[in-house]
Amino acid sequence: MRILLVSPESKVWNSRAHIHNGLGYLAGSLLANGYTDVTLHDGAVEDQSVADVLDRARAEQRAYDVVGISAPTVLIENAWATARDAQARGAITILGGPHLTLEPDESMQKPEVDLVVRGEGEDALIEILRVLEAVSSQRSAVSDARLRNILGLSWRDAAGRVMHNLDRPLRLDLDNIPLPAYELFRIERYTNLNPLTDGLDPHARAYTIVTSRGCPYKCTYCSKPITGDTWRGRSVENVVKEWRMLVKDFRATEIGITDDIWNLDLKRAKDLCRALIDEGLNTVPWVTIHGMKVNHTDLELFQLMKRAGCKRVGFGVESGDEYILKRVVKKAQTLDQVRAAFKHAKAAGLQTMGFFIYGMPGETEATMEKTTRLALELDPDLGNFMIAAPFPGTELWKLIEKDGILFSHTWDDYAIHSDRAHFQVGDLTAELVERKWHEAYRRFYFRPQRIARRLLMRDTWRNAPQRARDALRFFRGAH
Ligand code: B12
Ligand code: SF4
Repeated sequence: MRILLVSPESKVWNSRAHIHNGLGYLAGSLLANGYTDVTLHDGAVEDQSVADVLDRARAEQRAYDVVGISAPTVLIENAWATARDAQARGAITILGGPHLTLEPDESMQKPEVDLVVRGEGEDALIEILRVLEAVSSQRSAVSDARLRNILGLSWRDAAGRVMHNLDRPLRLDLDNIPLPAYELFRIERYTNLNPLTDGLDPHARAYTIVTSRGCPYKCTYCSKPITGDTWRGRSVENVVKEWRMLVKDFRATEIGITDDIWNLDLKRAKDLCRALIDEGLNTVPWVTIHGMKVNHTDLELFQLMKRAGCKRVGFGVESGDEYILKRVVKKAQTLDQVRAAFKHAKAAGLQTMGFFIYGMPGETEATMEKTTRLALELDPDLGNFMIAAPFPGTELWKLIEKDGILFSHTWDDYAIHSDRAHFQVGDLTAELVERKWHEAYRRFYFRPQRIARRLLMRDTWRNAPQRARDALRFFRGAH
């Protein structure tokens, strides 16, 4: 059976192209279960369209039987288009990923979508393929009654009725999931993981690693349909085994931790750093991609991270207003904890990055101003300012549905890094949010001392066209 796993082409603004570890995990499970004919196609880095890949394979008598497509909310429209292309070329189409887990029925209403997998997909995909293999006519297999037993699957029965099987429980034994099939990524095509080092190494081999899944916090804007609320950490030994593989076998030049919250268990986080130091795996620089949670840190952690090879840490700061932080974002952290984390990380010699949100319900010009001032006070090496985006299933989404006016009409309008407000609620106007967002970028990045610092960085000159485009983008529409 030939399987093509696809991350659709993205028109969502994103200066970063990182490997898709979810597809890596699916491919790893396929290989471990004897499905050896697997190809990864990441639209972010490929030259050819999926349609061209499928046409060429058919012309060579090596047609793909199954095309699995992954989609967060912002890519779902592209995922449907890909499914149309794939199904028209005879492949069975399976969709999975965050958006499918949130809105499975919407996709099951599309004839081009044969099957939808909700939640973690490693086991479900294997179970589906076993059923497809057992049925002689593959197209009718997508309605085979045996699919009824596959947890987390949405499908159509022989009468064409959409069936949503029971949810699949989260995998608790992460150590037993086969490692991602890293060898299938065209690694030379991905960008650096740390924007501060973009372009410095033209031969960068940047890999990401997931050391835990899930997060027990309930920030109101956060969409975590796949990894869920139950934190599940891999053992330090198991993570180190993968880390060693990335360093020694795959010759990684950079590694990024993409967990929702890798430092929830502070002792485990420190043990992991100690193990990386003891094993001599601290030679390859690493960063935290998703923000760390400030209230699970201390100076010793950052010192150990530094010794373990970490270069940069990111923190979800979100708001400079204590009330918004606690009651609206529900971040479960205080501004003092934010300040302490930045202080300790800097003291340990790490570069820092802060994530800040503008336009949460209940915000005013004054609260957003506090956020900008906090960003200036913390002065991270990178400030990432985002306009609040209400992803389906989040508390923010429910609130906007009830009391707000939503401006986003198609799913690709939901990009966090958009320069447009996605909604209006109460007295907070879109115009004000966009103005404060633009202003935050301007005031943060166009301070004389920061410009001077930037001009001294090699990356600024290597990536001058991209930097100029970004700068223009932030100014566009600025008031
Ligand atoms: C690393 C990361 C990135 C990286 C790389 C993204 C990538 N291609 O993987 C970068 C920085 C590029 C990125 C960008 C964005 N991201 Co992001 N990202 C993550 C992060 C932190 C980790 C992803 C990961 O490795 N997960 C672990 C793997 C194992 O899970 P997975 O990828 O979901 O795959 C599993 C299942 O979904 C399922 N599955 C997935 N695909 C398929 C396909 C088939 C056929 C099947 C059967 C199953 C299946 O099986 C997989 C294995 O269990 C997640 C948070 C998270 N914890 O998931 C956010 C997350 C996915 N990102 C998110 C968002 C919002 C974005 C952006 C839209 C931000 C923006 N610019 O506006 C962009 C979208 C760009 C894009 N092209 O995708 C949201 C998505 C929410 C939603 N409802 O869609 C998340 C969940 C963060 C959050 N909590 O809000 N992101
Ligand atoms: S934003 Fe981070 S801390 Fe908050 S719920 Fe999401 S993953 Fe957890």
